Amino acid sequence: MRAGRPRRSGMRTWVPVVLGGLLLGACETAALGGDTGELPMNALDPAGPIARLQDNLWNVVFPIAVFVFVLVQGLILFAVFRFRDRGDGTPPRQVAGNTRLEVLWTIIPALILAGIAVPTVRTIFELADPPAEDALIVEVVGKQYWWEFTYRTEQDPADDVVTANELHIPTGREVYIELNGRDPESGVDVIHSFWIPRLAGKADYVPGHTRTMRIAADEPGTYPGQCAEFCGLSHANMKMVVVAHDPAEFDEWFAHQAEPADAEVDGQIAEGAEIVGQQCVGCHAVDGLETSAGVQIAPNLTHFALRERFAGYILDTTADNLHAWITDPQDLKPGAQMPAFGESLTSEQIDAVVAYLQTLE
Ligand code: HEC
Ligand SMILES: [Cu+2]
Repeated sequence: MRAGRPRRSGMRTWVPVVLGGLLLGACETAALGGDTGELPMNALDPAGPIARLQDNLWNVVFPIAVFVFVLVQGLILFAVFRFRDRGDGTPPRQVAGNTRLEVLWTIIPALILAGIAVPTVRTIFELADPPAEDALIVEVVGKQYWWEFTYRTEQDPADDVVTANELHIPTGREVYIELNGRDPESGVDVIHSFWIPRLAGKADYVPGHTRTMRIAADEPGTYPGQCAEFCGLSHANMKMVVVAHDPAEFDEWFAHQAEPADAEVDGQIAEGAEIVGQQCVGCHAVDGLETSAGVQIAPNLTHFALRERFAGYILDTTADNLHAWITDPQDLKPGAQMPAFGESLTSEQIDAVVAYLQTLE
């Protein structure tokens, strides 16, 4: 069938595929980094010492892997073309074993793997180091579908600072993260994976276990992250961000977070506070609100208005979004484990709740 086959059909399939790939690549860049062309979730652009350690290992292993790939694929192509059936009916030369070649292609890969093992094992040990003495210790619980961050303080656990989805850290200091695979309030065990690409590699949650990892950032800035292990319907809506501050600014942020919410409320805001105090504190903690029992089933709302986004860092903290969220959370985030209040509260009551939430600075 060699004769009548149009020669350019191969080109015609490949050109659109390659161009399409390039176009899609560009589109991803734009979606992630806006006009600047930066990739805020680029694991190959480390922004701290832990990520750099891992990147250095990649810089060694990747070129070796590319070399082996090109060599092996090249040899396959060579064999396919060189020894193809030429249509003249002669069988290929029959070969049975070649001790020298077999020894060679056993020893060379073994040496390559042994070579790669040296920096790999060294890096693994460095990553497993105990926390630095001045490390900031944060417990991170992966929930369905949001992140809870608890900053341990030496005193009473009641003084711990608890936030959701936005992890604030000081620059130049190690942050030692305890990934808790069991939600202590609900006892629900679900697998997640904690991943801030520019600050460190992934760490998977293991139900019932506490795993640890370290992250650190050199410069102030925001470093987006994402749950990287399928955990249910809204897995893709389980984002987060690390906000790195200068140490002095971080101390200020921390001191403020440790304070209860401002209690000066009147008018519509007082009405909102009352509704929250009745309807919402069964799941949400709002330190400073009288009826708040400090439960941690749902995100701590004590300083909610200071968070730029909510619901797994997917929605901007605007009045419209909040109104829509309280009316029907599942509509914005499928599978979200918060009940809809669109039927039990009037639109005016929800406005009051939103007005109150926006005072929680
Ligand atoms: C049955 C428990 C429950 C009740 C009651 C509840 N919520 Fe929630 N709420 C949740 C859960 C769970 C989430 C996290 C959902 C997610 O992000 O996937 C949440 C998230 C939120 C968020 C976003 C917080 C953040 O930082 O991401 C706000 C705001 C909120 N709820 C407000 C309210 C208000 C106001 C009420 C009362 C009218 C209320 N909730 C009642 C469970 C509850
Ligand atoms: Cu998850």
